[in-house]
Amino acid sequence: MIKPLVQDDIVALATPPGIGAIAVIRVSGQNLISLYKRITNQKTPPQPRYVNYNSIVDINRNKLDNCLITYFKGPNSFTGEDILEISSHGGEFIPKAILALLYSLKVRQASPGEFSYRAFINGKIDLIQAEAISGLISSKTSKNAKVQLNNLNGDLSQSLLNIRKEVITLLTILEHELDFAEDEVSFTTTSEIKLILNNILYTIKNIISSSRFGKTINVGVRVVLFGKPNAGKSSLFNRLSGSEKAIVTNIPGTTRDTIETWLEISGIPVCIIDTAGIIESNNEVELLGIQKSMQEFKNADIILLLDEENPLNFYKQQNMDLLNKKIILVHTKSDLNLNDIKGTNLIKISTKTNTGIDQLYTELSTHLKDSLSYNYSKDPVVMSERQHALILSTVGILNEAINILNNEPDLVLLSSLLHEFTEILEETLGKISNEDIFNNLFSSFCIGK
Ligand SMILES: Nc1nc2c(ncn2[C@@H]2O[C@H](COP(=O)(O)OP(=O)(O)OP(=O)(O)O)[C@@H](O)[C@H]2O)c(=O)[nH]1
Ligand SMILES: [Mg+2]
Repeated sequence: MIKPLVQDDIVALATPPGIGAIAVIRVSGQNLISLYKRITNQKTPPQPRYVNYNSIVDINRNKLDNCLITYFKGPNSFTGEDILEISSHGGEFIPKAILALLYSLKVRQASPGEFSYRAFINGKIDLIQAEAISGLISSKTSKNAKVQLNNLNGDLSQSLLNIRKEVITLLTILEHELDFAEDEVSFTTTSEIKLILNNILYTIKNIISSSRFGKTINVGVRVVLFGKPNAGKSSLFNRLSGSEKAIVTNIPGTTRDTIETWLEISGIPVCIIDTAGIIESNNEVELLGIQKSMQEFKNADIILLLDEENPLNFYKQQNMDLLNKKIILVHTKSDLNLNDIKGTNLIKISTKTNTGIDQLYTELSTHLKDSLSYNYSKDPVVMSERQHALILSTVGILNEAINILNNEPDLVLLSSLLHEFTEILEETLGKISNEDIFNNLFSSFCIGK
């Protein structure tokens, strides 16, 4: 749990623990000069933003390590406080010994996300930027990293701030009208406001439309291999993943648990999921496996329907909700020439001769590219469920406001709606204090972030 009052000095290992050339230990606090002098045995304070080559000495003034220490003087630092960034030798012993020394000097171990939390509290970043830091660190693909960086640099925040500014200007006009016209608003003002609100609605809808793209590059796409037992699902899974992760046998019902592997296709994280074959069964274990397959089917974005005889027939037999899902029919074991069927949207493959695998990749890649033709270098991208839910809720408010203007303009109601609208934008940016949200968000960060 994060402590909202941030007075004490905190420390954390910023690099992953274990064997490595160097480790970075980060300390943040109100004033770290005396701490610096104490751990380095130096008389003079460090020069801000310079790399100082120092020995770190333990409690008995014995040398612990030779380190590079960078001092950032608050508020010109990530957290807005003084920061010491200590680059020591890596490995099991040295970083731990330096941490132990700092603990003994009353520097507390930071909670998860506490550095970012302090940066947020001190106004160095907003909540969207904090989410972008978390996203950037956990990003696995170039596209995701690029968009997270754009958001860290304030792309989405700035768009919301611009909208907020427009609405605040509107509110000023409205309140001016209220002062003079009491409860009536002039026709010109009404049509002006309507025009501005419609433009804002258009911009907001555009921002919301980026959510699908954001979710895809952030969370990735789920591609499920689905079919009867022995259709060749696990063989294809192994081929796509370049591994022998899944057991392949000629015994129907080999796969029981679902098996996942992550790939990057066209810059998008793609999770390929092998499932148990679908068959009527009385076997308890097999049934549990089939239940899992059905669950994966429901959660899938793309389904590869595999069948060695006729995938189209198998597809027709499925009585499931295929809304929002892309289905690719895969005729397997083409080397055996069991059934020479033809059809559009049907790919023939053989994992024995490697036929059709490239075509399958191309089909997947084309579909992914098509669904992601979003100009993320130009337009802002909504990257989290939290952002999406909040921004989406402004649409209803805007529609209500426009409705009021279309009918009998009620200034008081209109201005209260616009206040509500700006508050939601402020909440999205974290300008309105919400300890639960803050705690949830920052405590999901790792220690040292
Ligand atoms: N000739 C040929 N045999 C294949 C091909 N793909 C898979 N097989 C064989 O078909 C059998 C079943 O393959 P699996 O990949 O285990 O099939 P599955 O769909 O995962 O089966 P379950 O896990 O039982 O649902 C194995 O004997 C494979 O060697 C192929 O392209 N050509
Ligand atoms: Mg299998």
